Amino acid sequence: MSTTGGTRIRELIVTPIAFRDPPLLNSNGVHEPLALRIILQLVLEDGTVGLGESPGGTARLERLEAAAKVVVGMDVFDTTAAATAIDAALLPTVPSSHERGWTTSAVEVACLDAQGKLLGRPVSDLLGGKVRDSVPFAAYLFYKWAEHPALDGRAAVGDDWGEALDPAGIVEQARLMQQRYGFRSFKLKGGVFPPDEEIAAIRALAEAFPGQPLRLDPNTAWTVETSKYVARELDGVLEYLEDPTRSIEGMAQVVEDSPLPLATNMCVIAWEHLKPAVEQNAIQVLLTDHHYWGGLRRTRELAAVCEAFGLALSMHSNSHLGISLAAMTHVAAAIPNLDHSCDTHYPWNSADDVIVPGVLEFRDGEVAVPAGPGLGVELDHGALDRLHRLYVESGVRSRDDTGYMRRIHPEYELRLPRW
Ligand code: GKR
Ligand code: MG
Repeated sequence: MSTTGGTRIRELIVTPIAFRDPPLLNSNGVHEPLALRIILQLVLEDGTVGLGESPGGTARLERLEAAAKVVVGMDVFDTTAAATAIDAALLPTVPSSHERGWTTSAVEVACLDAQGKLLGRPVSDLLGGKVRDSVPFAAYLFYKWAEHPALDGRAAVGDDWGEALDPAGIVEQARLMQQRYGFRSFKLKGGVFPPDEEIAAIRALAEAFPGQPLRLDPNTAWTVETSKYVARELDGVLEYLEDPTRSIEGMAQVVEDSPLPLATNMCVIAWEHLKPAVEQNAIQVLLTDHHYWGGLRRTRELAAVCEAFGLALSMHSNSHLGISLAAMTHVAAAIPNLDHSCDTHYPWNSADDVIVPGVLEFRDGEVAVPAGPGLGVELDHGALDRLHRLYVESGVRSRDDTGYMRRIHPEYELRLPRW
């Protein structure tokens, strides 16, 4: 292990990247051909490098660049001090604690990766040790088009998943997910078609995969009344219903009449939301996400809070690559009360990963906890350079599912709730 001097942070390199994403539909529109992430390389004085991955976009990039200035010279083991200093630097311009959380979290993961490399121990050991050797993930099913349509002189871009716009298409996509990755539970991203069509898709999945857990997430596309209706219709079919309607108050109203547990990654997204959510009995399942709850250690703490209040735990995902998947796997492995398989977008994006292949593989729907030091994954510098060039040349600087949908269907209107 290095001397104390060697554990100081010399530099934090933040690199924005763009990578391919299929035309996945949701309640806000459709995924654009390119998704954005930011890769962190935290370089210590002894040359050790810790990796991190954050959602992309100009605002998040600027905040990480500000954080990079703050952490230089700090000890990599002082993650609480680093988070406090970054939070204080952002506070004057970023009032939302949730938004500041995206920045502190990404830096904490890079610190833990570096710590693990210094100690020669996997990150799961730094979180108290793994309680499982592999982590179960759910197949994340989306309604989708067969291809990104031709636009702005660009040819149409297809993929090897095909179209899924009805129950049969969703069942076929689920079969492909199971064949390719072995998933044994399924989540359907809803809020795209009228509720009865999405209920029919869930029933078709239940028939095709008897006994395998199912969940549905319309990202607040429904009113309280519609949410109650869907919950009644899918009683006994879903393990939980995720974010059917907006706000803690709205979810609490649905709970009063819902035979199904309600889950969220939308109305409880910061520490100050937990108290009202518990007081109002708004949710039964929390989808945690280390990318904004403050990092891996805070996620472990969040799990303890959920245990105290009888909330079940699942895990949220956005479009992401392998550094995030490794971090999700380590923390999920270290949480005893992980009650449901974790979400992941990885199958949709893994072809453009920035890590050297071979460590993160789905077997029977599970990812084995990487055994190497730190996160256990290695950066592919060639891939990072290529995806950074794609970012620079593409000009894409933020996610805009609604704007992209409108360019293809100008009559599209964003309405939440829609039904
Ligand atoms: O990728 O379209 C998507 C999802 O809707 C994502 O944006 C959500 O953050 O997956 C997420 C969710 O569970 O709500
Ligand atoms: Mg969700």
